[in-house]
Amino acid sequence: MSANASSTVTVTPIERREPPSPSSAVADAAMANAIRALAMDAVEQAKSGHPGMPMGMADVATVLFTRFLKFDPADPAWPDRDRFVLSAGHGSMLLYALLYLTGYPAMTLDAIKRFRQLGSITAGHPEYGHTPGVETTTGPLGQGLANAVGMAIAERHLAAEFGAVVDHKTYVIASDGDLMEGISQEAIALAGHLKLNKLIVLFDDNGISIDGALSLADSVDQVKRFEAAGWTASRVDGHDAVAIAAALEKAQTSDKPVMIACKTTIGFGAPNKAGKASSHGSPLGADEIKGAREKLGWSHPAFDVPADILAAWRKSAERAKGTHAAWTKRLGTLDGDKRAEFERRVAGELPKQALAAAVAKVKQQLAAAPKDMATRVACEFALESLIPALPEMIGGSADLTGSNNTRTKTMKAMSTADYSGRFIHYGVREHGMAAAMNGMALHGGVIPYSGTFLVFSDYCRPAIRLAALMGKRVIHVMTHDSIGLGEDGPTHQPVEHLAALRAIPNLMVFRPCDSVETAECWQLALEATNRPSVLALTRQNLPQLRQGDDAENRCAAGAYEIAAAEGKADVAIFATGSEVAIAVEAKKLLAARGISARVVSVPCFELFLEAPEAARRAVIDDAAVKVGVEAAVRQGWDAIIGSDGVFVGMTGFGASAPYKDLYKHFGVTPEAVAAAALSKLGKS
Ligand SMILES: Cc1ncc(C[n+]2csc(CCOP(=O)(O)OP(=O)(O)O)c2C)c(N)n1
Ligand SMILES: [Mg+2]
Repeated sequence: MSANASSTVTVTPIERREPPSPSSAVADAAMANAIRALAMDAVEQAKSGHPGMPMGMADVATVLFTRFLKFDPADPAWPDRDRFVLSAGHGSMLLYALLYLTGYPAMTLDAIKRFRQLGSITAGHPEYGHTPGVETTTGPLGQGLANAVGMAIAERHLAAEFGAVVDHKTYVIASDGDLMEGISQEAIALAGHLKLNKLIVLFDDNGISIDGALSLADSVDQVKRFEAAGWTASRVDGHDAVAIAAALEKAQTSDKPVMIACKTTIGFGAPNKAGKASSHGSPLGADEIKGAREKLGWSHPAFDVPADILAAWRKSAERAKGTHAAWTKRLGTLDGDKRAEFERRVAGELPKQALAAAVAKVKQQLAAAPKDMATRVACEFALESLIPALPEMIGGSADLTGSNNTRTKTMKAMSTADYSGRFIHYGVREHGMAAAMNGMALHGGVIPYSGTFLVFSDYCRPAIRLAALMGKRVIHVMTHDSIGLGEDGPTHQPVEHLAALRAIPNLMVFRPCDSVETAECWQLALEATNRPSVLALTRQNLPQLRQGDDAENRCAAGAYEIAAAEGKADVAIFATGSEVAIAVEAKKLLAARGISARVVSVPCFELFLEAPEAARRAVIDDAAVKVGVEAAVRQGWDAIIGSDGVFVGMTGFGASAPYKDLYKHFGVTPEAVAAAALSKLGKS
């Protein structure tokens, strides 16, 4: 769009009710048009992107950012800022325009011009950690909304603990797509149940999605739906600044979470594409942009925001400076210990000594009185020491508390009566749970851990993937981790899940073999500040293989020799979790046949495969025969046993029966392991 072309145009202002802007004489419409113009221009320049949503929600976003949102561009990490989540991540240009206009130093005009280019902070969808001011990575619809629920939970929880230094709102912009996704139901229901009254959702009610009119696929009354879930919900004209401001004003003092359905026109201002799916996800084209500029009365060249409009935006962003300063003062008046604790928590720093002492205590207790127990029980045993030592840990379960063993004796449940409770009954909502946990971790000040069955990691997977992508410390306790769960049968018996989880980059999958390894894996998961973990734990009892007081965290290596060979090993057996004990028994059977074997426990593939090559070689060693044992599919194991290694595990789904019968039936036994090794040695 050239300056020339636009300057010859007759300006046709859009008719709208406009309240006087509190920050300047510049009208809201002009400020909103700056967003629209930047979105059109950036998408056009990139030849890719989504102009429709930013253009449609520009008025709503302008009211929110200039009058309500509490933020300080100079300090994007201010702990008590309001959180803003663009759940409809495809509208990323809305967020980037807002960050530029409000003056986040990193978001320069040059960055806007480099929308969607390699190395630019203006990625196709907003990416947490990549762009200051982006609170969470969004794009997979529904996730942002569920993240926001977690942020609002963290806010209530920390406010209950630290008082007036935690007092902020969480705002979300969600689209039709966000609300059609199943995860939104889990998130909405949980938020309504917990009465998260500082959560405010602005629904971009434009009636359009990619395929066309929403009526092709959806006829839900969203206001009624939210109300049914315990929210306050209303409808406004999303292009009426007065109405939007009034609705947001009302939302400030709600005793329930708030949903405001903002009726908008997608691609607002585009002469031919407004109101149509064609404005959703492709550049408008030069002619349409020219027409939009005329219709909007925006006569400025591409990427040019006039000084008075930019100044009005920048001025509006100064609103919270006083609030920020007052907050800093308030923090200063906190009792010294409490203040230090708050700062530690917000920084995500562990109480290192307390953690080390808690783990040491667990290991000493186990050394003094070794016990056979399921690793899920070992987990609870470890948590009994960890929970008092790490006040930032918030546990939970998706309605399997008694099976997951994630709630210790002293933990109170979080409720509307007491947000300080550290155990969350998430309900049967695995996906919502995992996404809310991401939001809690993103909020900061808490370390969330979950509970469900490993087989239902599939229900959490999209959120786990995002935790890994964002590099956030969330910890999933996933019990009933194999055919070892027995009678519930193949629907509940994971076989491909370990491999599937190991396939996610930056996720650590731990499968401890006994109570001692369980404590060590917990320590490693907690210490991993920049990645999520899964702890795969058994339902069935396991022998305690690690005896004696061993201060070293052997699991930190990812794999280590748990039973040495007599002399040089002919066979090396690698196993995880419940199958390590089977491997140890197989070693004895082989010894009886005059074959020397060593056993390596592999509690964490990721840590092992990250180790320097020499360390890895030392653990793998050069035994003639390498055997892998895991009651799961082989995929991924070749990295350890080689493609010519022998694998004893599962090749298909399990079955319903007592677990000992299943291990025999599927041939995951010491005898089978020994036989496989002998056969490979040519001695069967
Ligand atoms: C989980 C998921 N499925 C599909 C998509 C691809 N996608 C992006 S936006 C969209 C729907 C667009 O409709 P809406 O959410 O109403 O956004 P609008 O077009 O109104 O901006 C889809 C299907 C996605 N981003 N995430
Ligand atoms: Mg839509």
